[in-house]
Amino acid sequence: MLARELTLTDYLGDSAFSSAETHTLLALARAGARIASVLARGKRAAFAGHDNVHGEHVRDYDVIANDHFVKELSQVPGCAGVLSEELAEPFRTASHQRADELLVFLDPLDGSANLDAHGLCGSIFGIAPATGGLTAAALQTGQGLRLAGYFLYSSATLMVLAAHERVDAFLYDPALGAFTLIEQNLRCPERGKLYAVNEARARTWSPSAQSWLDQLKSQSTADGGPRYSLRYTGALVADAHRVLLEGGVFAYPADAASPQGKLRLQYEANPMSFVFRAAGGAATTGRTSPLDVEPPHPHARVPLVLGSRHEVERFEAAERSARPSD
Ligand code: FDP
Repeated sequence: MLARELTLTDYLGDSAFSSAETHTLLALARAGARIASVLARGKRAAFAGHDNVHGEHVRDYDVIANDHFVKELSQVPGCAGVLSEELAEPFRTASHQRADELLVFLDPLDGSANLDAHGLCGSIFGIAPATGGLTAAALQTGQGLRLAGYFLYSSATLMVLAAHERVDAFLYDPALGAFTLIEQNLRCPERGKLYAVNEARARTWSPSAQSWLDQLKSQSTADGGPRYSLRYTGALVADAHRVLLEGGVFAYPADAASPQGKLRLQYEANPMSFVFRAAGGAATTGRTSPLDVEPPHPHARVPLVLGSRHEVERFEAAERSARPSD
């Protein structure tokens, strides 16, 4: 426990964040708090009446969450725009260019299918320079990210922030109307005993990905490693957060339904990979870090495996051994 409660505003004031970064993070936090309050009072999700750019049914809460983020970010002078899962094109929030302008990569409501049953969900963000204009900036690799993190809407509302090669967690206190620092310098364990996958799809993964999973499952404590347990909520934020704290691995490899992978590079895979890298964990597409993938378009998808170094490196080794010519 910390000796005194440090709010997000105090934290940002004390650290080496630019004015544009500080105001962008505070805007994201205001939106995250509003979304948490909407969800806490909410009925089950309903179809919003249209599909998004990925051809998926949009739920009413997806639209509400996107609107809250866009409204808050539109008031930040240093925020040039938003690339959101819910918007086909990058959205320009400011009419003038400044040298320090930022682009926010945003999944406004990750795991929103869970809201059909009041389940777990989150929001994911990455923040990068908007150099060269929004269209070009939306196509930069994840190596351009300066900050990234997520909100988890659960029994409590958390904001996890990766910045300056460390990861800190803030808890929303509705009485205070502020996020307060609760955990500092989170480190992902070197290995763990959780795996989070949609196992029903595993039969349509590549043979190497299947054999990696079989090895995890068949490992016994006699091998010197842990016996693994499956924990999967269907919300990337919730599953990855647990892996970050307890160790293990989240995997959504390519499968028959999603041959390029399911998760979106710019606003799901990259921000989460940035968080795991800062926490000493790892992330891969099976071939490379998602952060090194050149996006063919702003809404591109990738296979994603992230978590403890041990399990992620084993996945990479399995994929490598299936490519003898590499
Ligand atoms: P959702 O479609 O509900 O938004 O973002 C995609 C995502 O959820 C992730 O949060 C989650 O990890 C994954 O899809 C779940 O996919 P499956 O239902 O195919 O397991």
